[in-house]
Amino acid sequence: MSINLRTVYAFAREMYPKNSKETIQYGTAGFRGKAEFLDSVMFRMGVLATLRSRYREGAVIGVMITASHNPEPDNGVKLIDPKGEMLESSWEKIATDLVNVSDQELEQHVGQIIKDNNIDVTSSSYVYVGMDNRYHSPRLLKAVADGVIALKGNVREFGIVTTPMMHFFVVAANTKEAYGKPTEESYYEKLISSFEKLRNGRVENGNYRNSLIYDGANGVGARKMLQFIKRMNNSLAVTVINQGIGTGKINEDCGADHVKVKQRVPVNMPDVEPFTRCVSVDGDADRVVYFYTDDEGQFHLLDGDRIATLVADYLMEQIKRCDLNLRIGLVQTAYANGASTDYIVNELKVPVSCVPTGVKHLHHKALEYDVGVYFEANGHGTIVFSDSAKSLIAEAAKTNEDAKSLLLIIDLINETVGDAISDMLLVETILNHKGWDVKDWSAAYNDLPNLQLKISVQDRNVIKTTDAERVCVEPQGLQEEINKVVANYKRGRSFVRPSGTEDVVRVYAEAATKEDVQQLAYEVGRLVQRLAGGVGPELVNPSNAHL
Ligand code: G16
Repeated sequence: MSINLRTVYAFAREMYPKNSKETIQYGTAGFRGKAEFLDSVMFRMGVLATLRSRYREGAVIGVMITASHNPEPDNGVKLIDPKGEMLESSWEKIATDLVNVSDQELEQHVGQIIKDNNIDVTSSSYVYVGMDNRYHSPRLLKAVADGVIALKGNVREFGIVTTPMMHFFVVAANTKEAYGKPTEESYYEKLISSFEKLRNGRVENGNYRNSLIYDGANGVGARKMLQFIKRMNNSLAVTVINQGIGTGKINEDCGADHVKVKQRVPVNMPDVEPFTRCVSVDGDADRVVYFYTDDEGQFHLLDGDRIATLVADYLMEQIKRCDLNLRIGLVQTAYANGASTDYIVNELKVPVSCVPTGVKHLHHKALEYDVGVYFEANGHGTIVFSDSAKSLIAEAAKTNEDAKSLLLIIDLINETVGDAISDMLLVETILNHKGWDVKDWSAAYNDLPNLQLKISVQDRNVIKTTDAERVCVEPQGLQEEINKVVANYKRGRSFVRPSGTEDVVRVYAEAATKEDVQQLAYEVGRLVQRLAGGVGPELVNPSNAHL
């Protein structure tokens, strides 16, 4: 097979010209931005995925077109490496350079990547592509496919799927089906059969009821949940809201990010009994949070921290019962509620680490344990089991029922990435096992009141952080000012960081009371506006809001 790199340039010039002069950054989870500027990025990511597949000796590489939790006009791309992890960090730089060169430089630049990485361009390559249900996703999917075709690679299109499904397909293909088949049906089958075996016909137990409300964020997670419902034998009664039919826009007033950040129920919530278990996923179904309202109508959130503690507690109990010597560890980010970290350290007594935002960071840290549980507070997370842990559990399962359950848990979770639906089925399994309702689950600890703000600035990159994003090192003096403000609040904590998915600076604050946290977030937000080039209206002081 001969490859003519001129074809890459020809495609780019004729069909996918670069129409943005701004530097495009590789963010927290790939490239993301307004869809109208992404055609050239997508085409080039098709080229990159093909090169990466050849570099990895023909292993399947995945490309998911989605802007996940972002609003409808945005889109983006997530790249999936052969074992289902995010693109290796050294290739993030290659990807960034590739999307930023001019069309005229493209041919020569691709040639250089091939040379630098010693890639055999005549070898086979396989790229899997999937997309969320945004109206511009099919156009962008075609651009990725054309990037693959320009280099004579093999492309397989999966249509509308969740991000975790794409990770599943990639791993299934690369493990020659030991993990499952790279098909939707195989994905449903694997999750549902392990879930139902774990239930073992016991759909209700103690305070646990088997019904819940599921907010699909008007995204692909809604459609796929409807498919799950069709295939489940009434083991779980799920009512799906925000299904993406009619006028509802993806993530608008609904979904995991809305529920977590705004701390309120999604739009279109039916009238339900107090303490009804409700769940929200995001636009591409890779994060999940739970919530409920109490008998006074008060909203309560059970976020990624809660899921992590529930899961870690359950795994410790099971591992102990099986008498296995496995090191379990938990990974969080700076967004983890201080009360959850205290609970993990003082009650669960599990080692806990803090890493920068982004699944890739959490995933890598979690691999250091025999059993690594990682969750971001926003609901993004999973469990990873080391190969030796899996062998020990499999051995024990020959004689021990609890170890058999652990084996089923390994099948139930999507180890490669946070998977909202698989995580939800895991939570349902644990709550059922414990006979818990949401009140029981909430009782472990009380979250410190917390708040997040988005601040628009001229250039979010002026903010630089260190120590897992807990300390701001630039602009100079900002951290000292934050420290002075935080010192005035009981149990106060606050940090600022540039978002890697939206053009904003994020401010996180927590404190002992709701009033305090509002004031603390406001004061830190104002510091960012003053010292980091804020644009747009000045924040309103909450203590003056009533005036
Ligand atoms: C992505 C990442 C997450 C991260 C989130 C927010 O989620 O996969 O790890 O927490 O972005 O990142 P940032 O605060 O940098 O904007 P998703 O669900 O949007 O793909």
